[in-house]
Amino acid sequence: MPADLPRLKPRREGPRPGTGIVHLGLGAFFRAHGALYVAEAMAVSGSDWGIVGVSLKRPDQRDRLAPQDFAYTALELAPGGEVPRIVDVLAGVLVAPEDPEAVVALMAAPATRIVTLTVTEKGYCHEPATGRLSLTHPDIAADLADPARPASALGFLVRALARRRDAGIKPFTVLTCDNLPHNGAMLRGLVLELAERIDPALSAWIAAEGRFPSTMVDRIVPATSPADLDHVARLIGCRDESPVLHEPFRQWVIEDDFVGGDRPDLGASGAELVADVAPYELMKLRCLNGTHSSLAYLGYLAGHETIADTVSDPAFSAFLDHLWADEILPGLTPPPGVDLAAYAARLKERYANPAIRHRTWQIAMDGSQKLPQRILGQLEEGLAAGRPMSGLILAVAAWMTYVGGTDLSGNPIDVRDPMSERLRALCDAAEGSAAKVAALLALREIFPASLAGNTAFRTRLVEAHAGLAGRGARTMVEACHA
Ligand code: CS2
Repeated sequence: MPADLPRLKPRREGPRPGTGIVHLGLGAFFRAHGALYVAEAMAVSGSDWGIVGVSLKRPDQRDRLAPQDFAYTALELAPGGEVPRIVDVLAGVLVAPEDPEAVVALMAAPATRIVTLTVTEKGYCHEPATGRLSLTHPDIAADLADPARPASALGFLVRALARRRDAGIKPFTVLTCDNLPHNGAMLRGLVLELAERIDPALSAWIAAEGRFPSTMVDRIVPATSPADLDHVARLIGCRDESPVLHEPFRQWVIEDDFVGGDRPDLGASGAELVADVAPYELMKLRCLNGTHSSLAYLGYLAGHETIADTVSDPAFSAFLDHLWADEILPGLTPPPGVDLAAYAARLKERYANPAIRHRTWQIAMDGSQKLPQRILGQLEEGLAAGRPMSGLILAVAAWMTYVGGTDLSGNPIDVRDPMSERLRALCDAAEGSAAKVAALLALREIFPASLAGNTAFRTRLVEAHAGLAGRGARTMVEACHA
């Protein structure tokens, strides 16, 4: 691929829109989802909702985007063809550790009316099983030690909100776009908890004036590979060092509760603004993310590289149908007007899209932070309701195998998880399935006592864990719905 192609530049005519949104945790997902909704809303209804992204850890995103004036390509991958689109809604990218004050100042500026977040599950510095702030988290400890130099997303929110209060400016709306249950309410609780420890009066002000709408976000966005960069360059005739690739489908359901009602015209770009997001959130977390994680661990252990590869295997395709029909959908109340069976059928088509190379290894990341809301909650409810739940038990057993760091053929697994060292050490110290399962079930950050103490569940989990080691992932998946 000729490296001498010109660098991508913004395509906009006229001035750049003013900044109305600061986005914390600028990754591929937001650039392929929320940013597009905002760009389209502005195209329809105008107003200044330009976005400045903030990287909370590393400078690489800024370094790739700055030479192209923060424009990037969003490449839609449909089974039958590709559609590239140049997006220029980003006004800049700040790298928080380089200059935390610049981030706080921008968040505190009167023109900033919304702060959106995609910091992933682990970015909330909470205990996944309880949703409470993790006071032992190093970033939270740093925020408490020196609130003027925040480290975590929560620390930045609290600091910037304090500055707005002191300046007599309304708070911004905090709009989380991560896959967590009751994400807005949970984030509000975490922000209030941190603020309370720094300045109780601030916490009271945020509780009274702040708004933290919950959202359900959905679009499958696999990580961009070096080969994708060359492919995009060939398509658009210039060099983009930071394109995003995504499926055609997208959905954004938002609780319509913004400070002063001030928000982009997101309805114009297809977002659903509703009074109660909870049923949408639960449906998506369980039907999509729950099966995604199940397929990721079991598919990986069966030697499948991507989700599309996994569901093209008939054993896994039948397993997936079984998960939805017998274990997941019976426990769900559909959102208004939604047919759950049709929703699952649509999901299956999305998973099967061969143009989306979404690696099982990528989805397997951070399982300690994902399992509770994706799998364990519905597993516990299903068991209590007398459903067999063999598929989700097998998925938990697969996670337990995976975090041991060795696959079923004895090859090492590159486990990415904030708890990876601890998980690995627990598995290494235990001999045999019963001991390994017991050691992992004892982790209260992940497994609630009520589930861990269910002896029938524990026995079946040990059987599934031993079955994976003895018979292999594919055979166990097949046996599950035979
Ligand atoms: C995936 C999600 O990586 C993962 O854990 O399950 O990123 C998933 O692709 C999105 O939530 C889809 O909306």
